[in-house]
Amino acid sequence: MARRWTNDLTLADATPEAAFWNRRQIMAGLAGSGLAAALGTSVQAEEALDPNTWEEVTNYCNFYEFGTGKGDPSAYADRMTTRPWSVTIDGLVDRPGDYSFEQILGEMTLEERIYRFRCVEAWSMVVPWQGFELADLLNMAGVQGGAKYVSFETLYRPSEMPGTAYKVLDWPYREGLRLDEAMHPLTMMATGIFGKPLPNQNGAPLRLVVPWKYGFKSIKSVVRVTLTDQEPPTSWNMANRREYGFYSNVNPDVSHPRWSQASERRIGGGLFAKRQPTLMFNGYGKEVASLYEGMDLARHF
Ligand SMILES: Nc1nc2c(c(=O)[nH]1)N[C@H]1C(S)=C(S)[C@@H](COP(=O)(O)O)O[C@H]1N2
Ligand SMILES: [Mo]
Repeated sequence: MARRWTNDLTLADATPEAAFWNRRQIMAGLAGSGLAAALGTSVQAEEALDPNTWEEVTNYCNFYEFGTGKGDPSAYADRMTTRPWSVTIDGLVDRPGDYSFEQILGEMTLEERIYRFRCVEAWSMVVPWQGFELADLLNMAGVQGGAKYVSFETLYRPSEMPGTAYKVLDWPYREGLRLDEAMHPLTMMATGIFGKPLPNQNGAPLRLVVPWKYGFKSIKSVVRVTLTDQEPPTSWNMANRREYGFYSNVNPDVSHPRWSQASERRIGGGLFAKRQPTLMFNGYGKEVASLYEGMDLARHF
């Protein structure tokens, strides 16, 4: 990839002393992208990238393999064995195989990125991730010319995953991206949060993070990555295709059939918690809108 995305925030910026400088950076970015007007006031923009706390990020989770409650993953995910771990990379690649987690880490450049994270259930967080670009992993395996999509699978190990006893989803959990979305420099494979290895409930030892899409696209505890020439089936789309489309880009103008996506509730914040407007592409429009030029995003939701 010729173009590498550069982070506007680092973990160090999340410290109180750096907060003022950090917010200036954010505002500059928003003004440049024309999002400041869409946001309405600068106060909302400032709040938008203030990271959540470790407690919020690790205790309010979605990981249905451990149960459907927000507290189930933190209660049960420590049952999951994450060593040894390997990722099978197969399909339309030059070097298919089982890559151990250690081998992958050895090949990748880790960096820190603070991203907005927006769940389809209309809550949001801001998380400081560590990880590498998915493009680097795909290039390691060598993407072949005919590849058009990437599909992902989560570990399916019922003995360690109490939630899989229930057929809420068709296990293993599956997700997919179009190849250009997968190769985009914003798309990362995270291995840590807040400078520490990923806790199991957040998808140890490695999970996808696609910041401009609803949270369910960011599949956890990945064991398989397959390059294909067909749009792959995905768990939420299979469960309910009217409610969960393949693209699932954050879009305030397209409501979920059962609720509005126009605003979101920021997790945490206590007394000052309030709803804020949902941003098109979760605020990453400047970087990703061009991927969808000419597409009807109400149809391809
Ligand atoms: N394997 C797997 N990945 C998953 C999920 C899941 O249930 N299983 N939930 C998704 C949803 S709906 C969201 S919002 C995010 C939550 O990530 P977090 O708990 O780290 O905030 O993980 C996504 N990845
Ligand atoms: Mo979600």
